[in-house]
Amino acid sequence: MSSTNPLVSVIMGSTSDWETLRHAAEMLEKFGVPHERRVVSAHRTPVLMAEFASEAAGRGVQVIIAGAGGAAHLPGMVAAHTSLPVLGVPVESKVLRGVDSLLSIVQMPAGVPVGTLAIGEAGAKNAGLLAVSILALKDEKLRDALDRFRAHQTSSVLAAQLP
Ligand code: RP5
Repeated sequence: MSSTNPLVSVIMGSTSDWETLRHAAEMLEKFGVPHERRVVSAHRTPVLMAEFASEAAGRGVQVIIAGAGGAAHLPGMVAAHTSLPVLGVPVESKVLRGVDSLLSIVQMPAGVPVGTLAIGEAGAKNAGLLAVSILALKDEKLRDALDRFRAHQTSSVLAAQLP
């Protein structure tokens, strides 16, 4: 599902990041949030990255979820070009298990924030949920859906049986 009028843009540095970022996209899908998915690389397509970030707000995008691994400069560089909220997802890298990605994303200088999530799948899912929370500030139906999601999660945990 890729919308022509996306409220959330899910971008990633490489197609190899999709296996992680798909969890953010699936969360948005679950809540029916119009979104797009794109590969935008800070290093391999720097001009596209600057254009994408500068033009996102004008296209109606309200939140950007940006995932990258290794020298994960994408979320920070996108944040440098837009005042939209940018949620950074560190992708688990092969060599350093994503600690490199996490540190590359989280240590932003004061003045240019990136909301940094956990490494990998949990971070991607939570980025999707945070994007929903941000949009829900001005969307009552979405807020109700988020409350139902939380209530269902709580009751599943309470009902869980151990072997
Ligand atoms: C980063 O380099 C990407 O975000 C990806 O996590 C990592 C490796 O990219 P590939 O070599 O798999 O394309 O820019």
